[in-house]
Amino acid sequence: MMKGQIIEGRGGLYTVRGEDKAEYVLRAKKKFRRQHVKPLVGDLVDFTPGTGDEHGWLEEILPRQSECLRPPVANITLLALVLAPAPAPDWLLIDKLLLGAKMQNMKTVIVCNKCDLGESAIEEATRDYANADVQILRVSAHKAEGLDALKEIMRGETTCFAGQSGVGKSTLLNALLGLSLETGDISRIERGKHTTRHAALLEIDGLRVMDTPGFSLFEFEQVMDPAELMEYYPEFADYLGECRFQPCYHGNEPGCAVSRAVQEGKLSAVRVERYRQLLEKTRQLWRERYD
Ligand SMILES: Nc1nc2c(ncn2[C@@H]2O[C@H](COP(=O)(O)OP(=O)(O)OP(=O)(O)O)[C@@H](O)[C@H]2O)c(=O)[nH]1
Ligand SMILES: [Mg+2]
Ligand SMILES: [Zn+2]
Repeated sequence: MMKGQIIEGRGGLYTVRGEDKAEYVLRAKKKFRRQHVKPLVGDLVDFTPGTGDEHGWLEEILPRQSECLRPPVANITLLALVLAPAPAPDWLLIDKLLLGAKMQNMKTVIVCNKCDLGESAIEEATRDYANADVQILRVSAHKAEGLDALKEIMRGETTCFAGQSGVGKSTLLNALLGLSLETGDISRIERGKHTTRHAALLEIDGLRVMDTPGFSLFEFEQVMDPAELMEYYPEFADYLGECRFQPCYHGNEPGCAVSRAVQEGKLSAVRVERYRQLLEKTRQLWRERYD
């Protein structure tokens, strides 16, 4: 038996990179189906290599450090949230991804790509995430700016690039790793065509990276106690216990210290507004949890 990591999975066949760095094509044992366990790209596994033309067998999946269902990938440790001046950032998507990453104990970094096209995206990010405990990088895949700083953050991590279609995730990977992944032009993307179609785990020069299509469609649908949501907002920590009502959800309660901080310009109004949208959503899912 050998140890390895699933780097691709398609049509019931899994490609695993073994500890010897060679790649093996495997089938999953029947027991996984019986146990309703689906092997995921990123899974650390025990396997038996095949002999000759025979496929080998995936025998065991080791405990996952993190697990995403959409896209289906495991063991990401760093989520790089990519945005750009164009297409215009979907900040609610960024906040949902930040939240999802924190819930899975992933580290996060906001990567403002295409800085050769303008500063609007990085200016907004710097303003709205100043107290959100997330690093913000200014990069240009085309001009090869900021790539070394990004590589430094990625060392030792299994990184996934998430963000809307067209922000330049694949272009960034190509620039970082010296690859030639398929990239698309904006006009094609505007017709709703996604260029990256399936998840793959790449490893080059010690950088481990997941290229996945699905994070652009990330939907937050975690059922959790609405009181927990604020714990994922580091910027609220300063106001703990200062609201008139206890507990305060920082929704629209009178005498809320978070609302006061927004009025005083100490917290970003739009970030708090989006928090309140997610709070509403969380409350709704919580109410419906037994339906
Ligand atoms: N000006 C500029 N354009 C860039 C930069 N990075 C990527 N692009 C362009 O943006 C477009 C989309 O890039 P992709 O890498 O395909 O975007 P993606 O995020 O992988 O998109 P999906 O795979 O559809 O999710 C391409 O035309 C790239 O050439 C950059 O730093 N500056
Ligand atoms: Mg892509
Ligand atoms: Zn409050």
